[in-house]
Amino acid sequence: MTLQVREISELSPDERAALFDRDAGIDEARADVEEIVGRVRTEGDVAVREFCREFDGVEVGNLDVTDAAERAYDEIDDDVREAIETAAANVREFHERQVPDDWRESFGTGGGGADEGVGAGRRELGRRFRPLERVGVYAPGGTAAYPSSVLMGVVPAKVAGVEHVALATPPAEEMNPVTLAAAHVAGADVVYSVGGAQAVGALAYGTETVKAVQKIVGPGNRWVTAAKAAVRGDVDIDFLAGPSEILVLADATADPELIAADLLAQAEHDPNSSVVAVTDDEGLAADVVAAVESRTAERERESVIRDALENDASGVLRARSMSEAVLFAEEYAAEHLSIQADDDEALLDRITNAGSVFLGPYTPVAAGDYASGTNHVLPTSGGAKRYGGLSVDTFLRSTTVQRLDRDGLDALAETVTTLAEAEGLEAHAESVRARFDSAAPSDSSD
Ligand code: HSO
Ligand code: ZN
Repeated sequence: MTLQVREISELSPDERAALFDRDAGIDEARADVEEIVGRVRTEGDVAVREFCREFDGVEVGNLDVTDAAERAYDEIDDDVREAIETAAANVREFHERQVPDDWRESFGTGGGGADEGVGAGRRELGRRFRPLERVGVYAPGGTAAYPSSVLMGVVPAKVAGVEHVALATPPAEEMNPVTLAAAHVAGADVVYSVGGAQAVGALAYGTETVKAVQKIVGPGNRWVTAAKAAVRGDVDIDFLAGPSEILVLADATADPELIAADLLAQAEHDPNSSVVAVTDDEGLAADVVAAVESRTAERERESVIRDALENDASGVLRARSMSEAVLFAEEYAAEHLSIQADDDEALLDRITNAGSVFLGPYTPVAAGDYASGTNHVLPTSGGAKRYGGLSVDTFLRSTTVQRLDRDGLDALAETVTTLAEAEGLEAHAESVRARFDSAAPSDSSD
């Protein structure tokens, strides 16, 4: 079956729903995963080793393979090592730009009624940011090993200042040396050869070898994702990510070959990937379908691509106007949004829901997947309506700080006591009044 152009206005309610109902597909894995995580929690390394044997077919010796990462770095091909280093440097540079500064500011008395003449009081408020101490990054192994995802998880955590960044990746007789080398370049503090739900359980609860972390991030298969859902609450997680997605928003000026190339790139990730092109131009829509067809036959991962193209959440759609196309893109809330149009900035202005936006003909999504510097761990399944992708913030917690002086509190006293009494919390009100009793401490700032 090949793609067909469909009119947005003629989609049936079921077709529309299918385009928007992408999920991480974790429901079937839930029960198994709960058992695996539970056993890792109670039995530790013994259970981890047993699951490595059962699911990965590997008898793991030491679960800690940090030394192997350093060796892999020395052993891989020079061009691959250089590519990892260039990508890591760009990702580091972009994420360093995100580090927020602590701040403290004086807000005046804030006592309401500036006319009352209380001007001297101090109400100093601020915010400071501190990194989490221990974080776990998951990176898939096997045929779906993505060294690039190692960089996307570990580099921002180190930029944020996380002291202990652990990478977990599945064991193998011969572990992927590029993944290991990427861990070394990114600055992972420890690397564990454990994958799947057992890795998530080990990172969440700790074992004899694996140190428990405060937050687990990174993409994984449905077992990993289901396990992240299961441990959420006991540890923090980034979000539940499903297969890759792309939506291309294009007008008549776009090049159908480039659109097709970008669609196929994300389609090759997973049979369940979703790839969509939306345009107001009938001719372009037909050309995209033709380009997809002819290019698919030339791809190494043709069969994965064909499955993704047949997915109910994939398609080439014709809108009656670019406004209708934008509305559709907003509803779709794609992980990757590529805008191929004459006035791409004007279209971007109208977009709120997207994980990462790629503008213009020389900005393939693959550039961001690997090396431009932005993060590729992004919200899928419409998550972009509610949150953004991995960033330095993911690894920070913020604390607010305040200091009032005597006049500053005086100016606020009535507001606080009135609200406290309205809530029936008299001791709150009293804690303010106590400051003005004669026995109260003197204000050091007087
Ligand atoms: N497009 C994927 C990330 C990736 N691409 C890794 C290539 N390798 C999800 O954003
Ligand atoms: Zn990709």
